[in-house]
Amino acid sequence: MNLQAIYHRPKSNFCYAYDENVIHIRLRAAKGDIKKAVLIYGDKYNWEKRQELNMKLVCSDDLYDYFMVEVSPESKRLAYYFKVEGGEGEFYFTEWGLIKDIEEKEVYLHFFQYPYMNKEDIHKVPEWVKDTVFYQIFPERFFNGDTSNDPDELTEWGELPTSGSFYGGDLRGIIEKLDYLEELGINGIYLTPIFESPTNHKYDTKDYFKVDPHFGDLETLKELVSKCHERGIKVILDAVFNHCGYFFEPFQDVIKRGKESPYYDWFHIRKWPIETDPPSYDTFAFTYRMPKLNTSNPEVREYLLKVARYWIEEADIDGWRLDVSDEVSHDFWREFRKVVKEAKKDAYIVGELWLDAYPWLKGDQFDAVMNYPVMRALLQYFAYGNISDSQFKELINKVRMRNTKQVNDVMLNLMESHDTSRFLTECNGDADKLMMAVTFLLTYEGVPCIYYGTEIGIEGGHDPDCRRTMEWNKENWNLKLFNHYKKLIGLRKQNKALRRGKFEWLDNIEGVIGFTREYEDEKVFVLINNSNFDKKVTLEVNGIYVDKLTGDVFKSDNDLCIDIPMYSARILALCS
Ligand code: ARE
Ligand code: CA
Repeated sequence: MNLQAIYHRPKSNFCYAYDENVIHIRLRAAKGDIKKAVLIYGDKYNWEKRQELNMKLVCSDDLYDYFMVEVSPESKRLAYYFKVEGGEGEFYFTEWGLIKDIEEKEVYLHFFQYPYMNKEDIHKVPEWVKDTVFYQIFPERFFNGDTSNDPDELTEWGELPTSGSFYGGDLRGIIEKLDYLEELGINGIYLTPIFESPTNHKYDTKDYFKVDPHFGDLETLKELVSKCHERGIKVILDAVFNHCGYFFEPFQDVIKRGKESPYYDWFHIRKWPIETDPPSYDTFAFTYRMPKLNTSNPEVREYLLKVARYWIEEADIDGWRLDVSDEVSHDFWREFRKVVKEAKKDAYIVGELWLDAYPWLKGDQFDAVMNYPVMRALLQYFAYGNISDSQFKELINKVRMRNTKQVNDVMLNLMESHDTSRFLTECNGDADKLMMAVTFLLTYEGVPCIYYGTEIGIEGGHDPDCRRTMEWNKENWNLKLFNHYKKLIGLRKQNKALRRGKFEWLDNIEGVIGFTREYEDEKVFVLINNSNFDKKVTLEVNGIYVDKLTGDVFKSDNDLCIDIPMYSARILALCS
């Protein structure tokens, strides 16, 4: 047995309260090493009544197996350790390591513990998010609904963007295209920044309390949000709190008055007088246009928290996406969470964070993050085809096991964004591959986020090319792709299992990836063939199944043999 690989830690992603009654316990071991894992658990004040539960091997990544079990301790207290069985027999795995025998009188030294399930420490995520399909819009490029607010020099809609192009897209444009979004079926919108700023992307804020005049004003935003709400669409905005823009008034004041400015401590100035080339102050990356805000300063915190509250109270937005969230202090985000949830109990807080984000996802900061690690796996498997089926599953499993289930339930899953090249371009324009990837995205656990225009076949390389204008001429759409998106979004809406169901890989099939989503008595099988060979798989199920994508019907007494043509997928559900 590989004893060194066995790992567990209470009050982490390996042992957490899922809700007020249930604790999830995970145990990690070297892949293929442990035959059996048992949880021995009870109340430390009543250990005589301890119980045993077999743990289930739920998934594996490249190196490890993960076992899991759920418990509902009546006293809300939990003391526990594990019994593991492998090549060399049986061991107990306790807080003090692996031991052969535990003496009864010493047992108190050995427990792992979840001492008490205090309500306020349990990470609660907004329920509505689980039923949402998000659509990410870069407002400058979606639709120009009001030419009276256009910037002076416009590039023609449809021409390729440079980093400085303006096209005139605005909030009125989004309002006018709500019918389109409703037809597509999405029910959440994530807007990249909309507050006043000189650039097209608006990540360099000039005034956090003002909608950019090229996009509209407070009234336009209110109208957009209320019209979205009428249609059951939620709206989240981008909070750029790591840094402001060069033209942010407090920063301008510091430039003018130097140390005399009351705002001099709002930033991280390294040297006086202020220089911009190179900047003598901390910035986002190394751009002088984005001075980093000093969130250790109580005035700055108060200011930013006011911004966070203002747009919820004033415009009724449903949550915030947090720009460069990894470079802002945890301490700030803890306070931010309190303020935001106080303003709106079920607001969604989603960090922009490309790494293993667990330190931000323990329940006291974000609800989820943009799932860039999943994007990476999707690219490798579906777009480049440079990893095998099992490597893909291992990658996905690795990412899932980093976080608690409630976080995975509301993780913002994406295939691309305004910061990456477009998925279709990474597929060299092969829409078949994109269709397979989006089939995964829309049937996988977590919340799908579609980047505007991908549904009709827009391409584009890295920033700024990934921010091309939306195509509104239907003749230029890839209709097959659009219909596929519509269908998948519709299926997700109709099937609770696809939104909230337990996710489990189908491990004994080959050549395609397959998994099930199960919720109460609803179970859906998803099979995806991302290759240019036709495949056949056999599922051990009984009954009559319908493929929700094609309408094909399959009957089985025992083994269900299904053909899956190249670059196609099947989403099977039992006929009722
Ligand atoms: C501009 C030009 C670009 C040029 C760049 C160079 O447009 O063509 O390459 O300058 O400095 C915003 C604008 C960008 C703009 C940028 C700077 O949208 O167009 O670029 O400001 O003015 C890291 C951060 C992550 C960040 C990405 C971009 O961790 O937070 O880099 N993303 C957010 C937004 C951006 C935004 C900003 C931050 C700044 O989503 O749109 O840019 O407000 C790895 C790392 C990540 C890294 C990622 C991408 O995986 O782990 O940390 O993200 O690569 O580089
Ligand atoms: Ca306009």
